[in-house]
Amino acid sequence: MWGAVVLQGCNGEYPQSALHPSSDFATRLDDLFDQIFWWAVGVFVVVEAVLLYTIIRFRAGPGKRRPKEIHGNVALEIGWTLAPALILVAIAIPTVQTIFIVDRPTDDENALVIEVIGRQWWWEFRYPELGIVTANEAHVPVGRTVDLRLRSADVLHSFWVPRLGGKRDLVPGHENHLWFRPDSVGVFWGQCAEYCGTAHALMGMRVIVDEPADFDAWAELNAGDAVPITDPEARAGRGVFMANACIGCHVVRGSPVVGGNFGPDLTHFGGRLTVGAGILDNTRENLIRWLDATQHVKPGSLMPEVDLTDEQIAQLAAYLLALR
Ligand code: HEC
Ligand SMILES: [Cu+2]
Repeated sequence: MWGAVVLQGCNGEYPQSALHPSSDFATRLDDLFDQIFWWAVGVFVVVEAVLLYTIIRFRAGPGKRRPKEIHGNVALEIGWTLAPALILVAIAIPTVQTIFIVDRPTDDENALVIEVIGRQWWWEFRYPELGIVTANEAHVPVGRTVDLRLRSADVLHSFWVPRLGGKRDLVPGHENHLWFRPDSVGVFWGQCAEYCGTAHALMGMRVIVDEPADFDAWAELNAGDAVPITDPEARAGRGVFMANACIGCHVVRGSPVVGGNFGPDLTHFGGRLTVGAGILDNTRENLIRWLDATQHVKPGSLMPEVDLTDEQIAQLAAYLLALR
């Protein structure tokens, strides 16, 4: 908690600080950190005090006497062996307890299940009970346990949203679990925490904790097909999207053409905050940059640069933003 107090003023600057927990899981880790920190402070103070005392009291110089030898002093030997051992035990007990608590599956029957699939280099989120498929941004309601089922489509990744909990690996061919109950509304930043190839450092995500009513509205909208497109530029963009490779890799539910799912589901992309797995704000300019120079914006990305005119790119941006 002390960490939260010290860093209260810097939240905006450090959106991925584990010292400002916003869930039960993250709070447990932060409490543990605090305990260990204060043990370390205690050790530091004692060691420095003895050191300073010794330096001043036994300073060398003419007429100064040498300190008494303590070699072979049994009481001292036992003391300074036992003290660190006891401190380590005091640290180990809460640490192991915390590991057991955060490792076991949740027993909350009302938990919201989300399947998280790590992909080079973005995140897919599926809500099996709600019929939602989205990417890079997961919405969850405040105060309700979230039960994540973690998988990988390719290599090892690691799910990490520091303010909501600890890291957990996504392992090909194996399902891992992670659960937490968010306690405050907000946008929480996350990042892949296991090196997974070229664009690993650009594999970000957001977990958006909503008021329950806002979550329900989001869920209802996102479970449905794409909204009707009325704006003429956006309609032209839809034509470009369907006629070019885009639809081969991206699903837009409700389209006449069935999309491929190699890339993120874009059905409600216009309502997302970011582009390219959390690396750019979702604005018209950034979308144009993304489509115009994908490999420059995110080197190594598995989205190729499609050859398009500036006009087509502008139309595509209008279309993507209209997919609310
Ligand atoms: C070969 C498959 C492929 C094609 C073709 C393709 N994309 Fe992508 N697209 C991807 C992949 C993979 C990603 C994820 C990239 C990443 O974040 O690393 C992506 C990401 C995106 C994103 C960002 C999504 C997000 O949530 O961050 C948008 C927008 C997008 N593509 C639009 C398009 C458009 C428009 C076209 C057609 C001009 C297109 N894509 C063609 C594979 C493809
Ligand atoms: Cu990674």
